Amino acid sequence: MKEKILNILKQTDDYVSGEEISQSLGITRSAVWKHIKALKEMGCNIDSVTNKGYRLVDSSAVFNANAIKDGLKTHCIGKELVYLKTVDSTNDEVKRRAAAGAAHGLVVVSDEQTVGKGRLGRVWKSPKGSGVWFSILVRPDTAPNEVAVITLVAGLGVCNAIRSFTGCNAMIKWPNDIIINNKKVCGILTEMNAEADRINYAVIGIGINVNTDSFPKEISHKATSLKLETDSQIMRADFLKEVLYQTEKCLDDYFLNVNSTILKEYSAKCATLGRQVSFERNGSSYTGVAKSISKKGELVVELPDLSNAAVGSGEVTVQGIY
Ligand code: BT5
Repeated sequence: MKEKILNILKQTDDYVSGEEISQSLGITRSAVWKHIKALKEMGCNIDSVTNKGYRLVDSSAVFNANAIKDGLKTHCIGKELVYLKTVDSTNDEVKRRAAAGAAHGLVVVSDEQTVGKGRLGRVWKSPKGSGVWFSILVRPDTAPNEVAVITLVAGLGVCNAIRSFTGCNAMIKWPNDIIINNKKVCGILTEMNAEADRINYAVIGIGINVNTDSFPKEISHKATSLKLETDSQIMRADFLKEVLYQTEKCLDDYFLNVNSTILKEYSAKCATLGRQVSFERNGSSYTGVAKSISKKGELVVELPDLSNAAVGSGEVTVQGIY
């Protein structure tokens, strides 16, 4: 019901009377009042004026733990959720909490990261108020070499969530950049803590540009946001709920379904496949055509002499994408 009331308020910049809401939803005016009160407690900025009614001031700005948890459909991921206004890096925060014994499924989300990290020591721009920057703690009973696949599977979850929430034709650039119209909207950094043959935990760090209006010059040619692609402001809390739900669905499928076809689904949405790619190995550069994804999550590239090379990590340049 709260969501229905929010939807009514979202449709106008003007005040909507309690009477109007109660009639269109078939509930009493005091029930409307109670739901509005709960929405305000969740952080929604609703202005109430006697004889005028209720007006949503800026719903897209509501982003806090209550708003994210309310209506979250997951059974494990994000059930323990920490929201921070600012943090160095959500991956580092989850690692600190994992070391102190935090459980599988913990999510840490922050409105801003001061030291957001990309792969290989690169920087991930994470300004406040615009993106969804978060990390998931997983403690699967698997070998370290399975982490590569876990991170692909999480990427598929994000891709599916972007598709279902915005209708954009999101695709995956192997291993796990999510792109829209060949520009990067999301990056994923997975880090792990492992023994020789077993993972202690892995941290899946996901950064999605949501309401970003513009990017610094050095990345503006290759970065995009959901707002730039859809021309509309996105409610970050609702969007994150969908991301957590879809990510959990994909991870469950991979871990619990012996006949999982999740890598096939990944391949169907992988923009890298079928394109010419280049990579470096032992100081030499190679160019070939990306053919498939192996069971271990590697990119299988057909070289000009028709031999196959399995690329497990590192950088792959894809023709036509950034
Ligand atoms: C990634 O690295 O794409 C992984 C990004 C992971 C970020 C999340 S946010 C939550 C969690 N906490 C963290 O500290 N990190 C994770 P990589 O493939 O190395 O790409 C990094 C490159 O992307 C940079 O060198 C820039 O060129 C570009 N870049 C930086 N910020 C960007 C942004 N906001 N949007 C698009 N591209 C960006």
